[in-house]
Amino acid sequence: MSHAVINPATEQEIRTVELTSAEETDAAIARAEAALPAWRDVAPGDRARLLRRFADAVDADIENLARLEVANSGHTIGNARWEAGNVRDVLHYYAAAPERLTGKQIPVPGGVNVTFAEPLGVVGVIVPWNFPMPIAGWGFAPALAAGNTVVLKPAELTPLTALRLAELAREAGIPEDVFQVLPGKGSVVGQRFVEHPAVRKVVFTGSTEVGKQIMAGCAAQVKRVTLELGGKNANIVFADADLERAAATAPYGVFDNAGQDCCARSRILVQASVYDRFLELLEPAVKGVVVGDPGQEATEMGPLISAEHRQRVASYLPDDTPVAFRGSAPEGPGFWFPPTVVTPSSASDPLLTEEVFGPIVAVVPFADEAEAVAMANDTAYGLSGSIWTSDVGRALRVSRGVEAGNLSVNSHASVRYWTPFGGFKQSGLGRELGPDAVEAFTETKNVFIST
Ligand code: TAP
Repeated sequence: MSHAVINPATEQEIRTVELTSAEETDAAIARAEAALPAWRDVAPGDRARLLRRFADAVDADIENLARLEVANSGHTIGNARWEAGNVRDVLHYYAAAPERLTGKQIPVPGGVNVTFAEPLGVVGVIVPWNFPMPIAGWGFAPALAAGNTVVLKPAELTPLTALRLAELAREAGIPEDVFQVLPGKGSVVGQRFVEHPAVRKVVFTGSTEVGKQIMAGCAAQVKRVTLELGGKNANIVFADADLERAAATAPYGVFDNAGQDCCARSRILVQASVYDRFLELLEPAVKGVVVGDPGQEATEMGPLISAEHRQRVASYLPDDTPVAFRGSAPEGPGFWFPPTVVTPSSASDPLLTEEVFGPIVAVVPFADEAEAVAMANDTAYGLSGSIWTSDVGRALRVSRGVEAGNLSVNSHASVRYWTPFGGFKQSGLGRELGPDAVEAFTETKNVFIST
């Protein structure tokens, strides 16, 4: 069966992609299983060299990968270049791992105890449509470094860059069955990753709803699982903050990637004494966001991914919703939605509790530090957040109080590949990136040798 891949900025078909069936998925998993012993036994230095070559191949192809992502996902060209560069950097970073996967020697009477960091086996990586390249790399790079083989399913809507990455891996000398990309439906290919006993771990990034199903499915086989799920993140602005900077950067914190970002700061909590002033400063910043052709260098926000998703985002703004102000968006073809600011009056408003995954931000006042922390935590999620203040003590107190995996003080950046990334509560399970991620792709084997 083939699937038409659509450019969300033009609504034109880019090309068709063959969807992998359940039988083809099983065959790919069998090939990955057969390829495991040879890949596991590649000398660590040689595995490291292959990953570096893969990184170099990505580097040489950055502009092409970025243009593919602009066309397939509507990402701005600036973001798409960063995303391709992130895959290169993550590959380089984990290329340092194979030679450092050492075990321990533990003193025991009557012999020697040694541990080995063994690969898990076949790892299934399931990727969402919002960041097709980086999220793929965060899964496959440490998995391959630890000696696992990988089957990867991109989102049905956005398979093109993952398919290109598979070609680049082969060009770099990584054996075809060691890293396979299988475009297809979650309910078919993703489901087989969960059910197939030869897949020893599933790395899933996507919605909390599907994540819960994946976890339940994996539980049936005690299969390892890493989950990176949704977020309803707070951007907390205290009265002692640099208000101009906080307001000027707030649109970037939520409207980047058209709000289709698990880390989007979709709630702005502002101390009541500066609430009106903050809104005054925010308005020109929001109206100034350049929305349009994502291939143009000056564009700051592209379209939403699909007509269906735009409808879902729009459903959060019934006709009677008071909108404080909004930016602009092109007319005509493309799944456009303008950056929108709302000021809900009830704490139970879905715009304050649900992940919209689009360019809508809710701005609400708080009285003091304790209330800010309580409001930030009043959600089932716990992925990221920002704290704007000039008081270092407050920055640390609030950072410790907010239940979220990735916080930024006087900044909105959440991702640095050499630092850990992941969520509290229903935002996920486990951590990706950073120095410890490789361990999540190994089993510790303990061997006693009697003397
Ligand atoms: P989902 O609908 O959950 O889909 C994610 C991936 O899972 C897709 O590849 C999808 O395939 C597949 N899938 C769907 N049903 C499945 C099933 N029953 N078994 C196995 N796989 C299945 O999410 P989405 O709409 O693509 O992405 C948006 C969500 O991802 C948001 O909630 C966002 O917060 C979250 N997200 C989280 C993070 C991190 S790092 N925490 C990063 C990015 C996104 P299809 O393509 O066929 O649907």
